[in-house]
Amino acid sequence: MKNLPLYLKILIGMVVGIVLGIAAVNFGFTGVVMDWVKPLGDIFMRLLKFIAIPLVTVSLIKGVANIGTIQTLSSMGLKTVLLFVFTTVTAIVIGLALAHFISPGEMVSAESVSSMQQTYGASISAKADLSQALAHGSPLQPIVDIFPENAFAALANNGVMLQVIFISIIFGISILLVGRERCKPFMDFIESLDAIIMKIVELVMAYSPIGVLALIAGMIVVSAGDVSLLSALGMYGLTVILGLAIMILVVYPLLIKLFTKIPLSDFFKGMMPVQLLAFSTSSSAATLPVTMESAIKRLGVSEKTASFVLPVGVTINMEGTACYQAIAALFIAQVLGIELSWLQMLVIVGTTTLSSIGTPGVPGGSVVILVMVLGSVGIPAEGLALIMGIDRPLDMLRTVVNVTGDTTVAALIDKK
Ligand code: DAS
Repeated sequence: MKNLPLYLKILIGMVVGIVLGIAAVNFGFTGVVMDWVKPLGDIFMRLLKFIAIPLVTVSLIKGVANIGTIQTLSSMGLKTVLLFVFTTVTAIVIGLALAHFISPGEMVSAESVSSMQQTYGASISAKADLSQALAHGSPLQPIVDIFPENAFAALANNGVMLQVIFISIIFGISILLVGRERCKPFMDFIESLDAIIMKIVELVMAYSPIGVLALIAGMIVVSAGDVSLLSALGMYGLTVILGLAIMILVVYPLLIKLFTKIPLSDFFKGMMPVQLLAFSTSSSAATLPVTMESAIKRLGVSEKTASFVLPVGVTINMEGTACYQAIAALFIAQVLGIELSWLQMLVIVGTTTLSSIGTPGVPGGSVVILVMVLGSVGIPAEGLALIMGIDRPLDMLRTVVNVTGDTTVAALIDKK
C-alpha cells in the first residue's frame, strides 16, 4: 500500500469511504462515522483552506512577475499572453455552458441536497453577499468589494479570495514596473517561499486518501446512503471529458485551420506523441521537451517562437485545467444546492482564468487552487472530496489539452 501512487490511494480512500458510509447507514452506526470519521475529513478541508491563500498569493505573484521577465512588452509576448487569455476564457465558457446545460450535480436527489446544505453550511452567504450588495449597495458594489481596505486583513480573512487575487496581481505588476533587479531579494524570498508551500501541498496531499475517505463517508451518511451522488459523479466525469474533447477536436483544429497553413492531418499526427506523453505523465512540464521538438520538427513552428511560447505556456497557460475547474465549481455548487447568479459565473470565469495562471504543475496543485475558485463565489470546499477520487484520469486528459493549447498558440503566433 505504501508504494502505491497517490492517485490510487485516493481512489481506494474514496471506495472505502463509500462502503463505510453505506454500511453505517444500513447497520446503524452513523453516529460513529459522524463523530469519529467525518472530523478527519474536516481536518483535510482545513489543511486545504490553510494552504490555499499562501499558494494562490505566491503562485500568482510569481506568475505575473515572470510574465514580465520574458519580454512581454515585445509584440510576440503581448500577442502570446492575449492568445492564452482568449483560449483559456473559451475553455472556461465551454466548461460552464456544458455544466449548466448537463447539470450533473442535479442528479443528486433533493433530499440529499438539502441534508448536504444543512451539514456543510452551504455558504449561500456569498450569494447573499452579492445580492445584499446589489440590493443595498450600487450595482458596482461587488466590484468595490474586490478592493481590500487592509491587505493583511484580506490575506488573513479566508472569505475574501477576490481581494487576495487583487493583492497578488497588484504586487506582481508592481514588481514588473519596479524592475526585477531591484526586487531580486523579494523575488528570491518568493521563490523559496514557493518551494516551501509546494512541499506543504505535498504533505497535505499525502493525507488526502484519509481525508477523502472521511469526507465521502460523511457525505454518504448525511445523504442517508443515497447513491445518486455516485451517478452524479459519473455524469460529472463525462461532462469534463466532453469539454476537453471539444477543445481538442473542435477549438484547436478550428484555430489551426483558420489562422495557419498547417494541414489538420499534420497537426493531429504531429501532436500524437506529445499528447501520449502528456497523458501518461500528467505533467505539461515533463512533456515540454517533446512539445518543443514536435512543434518545431513536425509542425514547422520556428525555433524562436517555440522556445518562447511553449515554456511560457507550460507556466501560465492551462486551458484543460481551466475547463475542468469551471465544470467542477458548477458541479459542486449543484450538489450543494447553490444556485449561482450570472455575476457569480462571471467571477468564476475571472478566478479560473487567474487560477490557471497560478496552478502549479504538481500533483494536486489544481485541487488546492480549486479551493480559491470555490471560495471566490462562496461554495464550500467540502464538495472537493466528491471529485478527488476520480481526479487522476481527468488530470491526464486535461494535461493533454494543456499541451495541445500551448502548441496551437505557438503555431498561431508563428502563422505557419
Ligand atoms: N497536471 C497539470 C499539468 O501538468 C494539469 C492539472 O493539474 O490540471 O498540466
